[in-house]
Amino acid sequence: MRVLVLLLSVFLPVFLIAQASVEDFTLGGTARILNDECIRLTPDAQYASGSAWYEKAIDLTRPFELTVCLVLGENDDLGADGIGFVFHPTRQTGYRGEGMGFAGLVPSLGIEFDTYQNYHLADPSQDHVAISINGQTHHYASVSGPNPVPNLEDGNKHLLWINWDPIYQKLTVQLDGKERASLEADIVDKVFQGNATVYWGVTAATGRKTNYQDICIKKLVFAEAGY
Ligand SMILES: [Ca+2]
Ligand SMILES: [Ca+2]
Repeated sequence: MRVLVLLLSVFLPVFLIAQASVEDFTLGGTARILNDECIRLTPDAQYASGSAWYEKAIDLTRPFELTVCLVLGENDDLGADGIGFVFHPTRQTGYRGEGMGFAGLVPSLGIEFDTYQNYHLADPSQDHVAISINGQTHHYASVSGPNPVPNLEDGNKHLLWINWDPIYQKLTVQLDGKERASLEADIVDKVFQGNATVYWGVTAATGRKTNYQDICIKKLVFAEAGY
């Protein structure tokens, strides 16, 4: 029996299914725990920025699935800047403001939920979703999107599902039940130079225009790196 357990522990990947635990994040900047489920990344104030990095590294050779809700505030015309999901070998936050905390971060993969139009980054006028590599927030360099979505700054929770399938090498981003961005690529080799161990974090910023911006954790399924 002991041999069997040992064999199982060697051959079965260690998957963690984590329920809402805001305590498992390292907070930076203006980020604060709101309640058992939600972290407020920025208050509705000018030039704020906050980050929440999940404390455990994930292994990109195995599947992962994140189910969270985003709240992007209530200021539509006067709202900014949005929320970014970042994958990076360390828990380091990039340039804030219009960069939403992941601009300039190398190597990285970022998924943006952008609520403010920056003309010089080729942002569309609508709120939009895009995937960028190495913190290149200009949309000429986006590897998916920018894909316009209905107004996100309505104060409501928007259900977000991010899924990585390492067999088909496909990253899928669904927002409010619809696919809004995707990337089919060998992310480990092409983005992270063969390093499959990365951290993920969520970052947000405001500028002259503002919004409170929250993330609420629903379900995380992933293989912890190092097993
Ligand atoms: Ca923007
Ligand atoms: Ca909007």
